Amino acid sequence: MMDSRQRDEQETRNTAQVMVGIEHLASQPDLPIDLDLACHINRLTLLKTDRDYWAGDSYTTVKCLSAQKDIHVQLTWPQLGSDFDLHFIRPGGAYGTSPDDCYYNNRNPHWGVAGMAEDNPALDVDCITGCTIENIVLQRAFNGAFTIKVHYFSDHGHGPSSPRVRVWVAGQQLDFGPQQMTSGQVWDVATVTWPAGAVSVIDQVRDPLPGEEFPAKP
Ligand SMILES: [Ca+2]
Repeated sequence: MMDSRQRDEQETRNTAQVMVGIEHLASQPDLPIDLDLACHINRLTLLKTDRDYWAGDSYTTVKCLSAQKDIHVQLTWPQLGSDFDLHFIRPGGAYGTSPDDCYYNNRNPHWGVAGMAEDNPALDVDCITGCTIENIVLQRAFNGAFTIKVHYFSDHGHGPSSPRVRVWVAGQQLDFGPQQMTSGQVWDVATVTWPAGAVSVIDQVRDPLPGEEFPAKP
């Protein structure tokens, strides 16, 4: 039987290697980097070079202990100050309604089996003007087709912007966008059918239909 150290080493060997090259300017004191980390063990190595010469390195290990989620949807957009909203609708459900649609006004509805938390979706945050990323996670999906939409709730005077959607279905990643949208528009992104994990791409931006209006946020 492996002890914890041996298990960590085994998991480290199983981790894929990804190289990220970044030129860090002296005038830019912060160095923001977004990395997709795997579950289990991630070893992050920072290698510093001075033009043609190696100057030093350091590494740290990040453990991800959470179980893989069946469906994870992530919305991002480039323009701080614009308000986009991610919507994730259960099979047979209607956009903008509760409990069918998981969105800012219905962040953790009860879906699936009564009393089970794992089959309820969860939205982490409603970014309005202070951040530009929203995630919805469904740890345990159930049979049917789940629908993904994006709504440009308000540009707050910043004009058009171009969001992206990233979806993980049983750990498999798919990317959508960027899609140019103007304030008020809806992006019908895709549906995910469970348990097959099949993704049906829609990828169409449109104006809202009658009845798809949302009240002002408090
Ligand atoms: Ca939002």
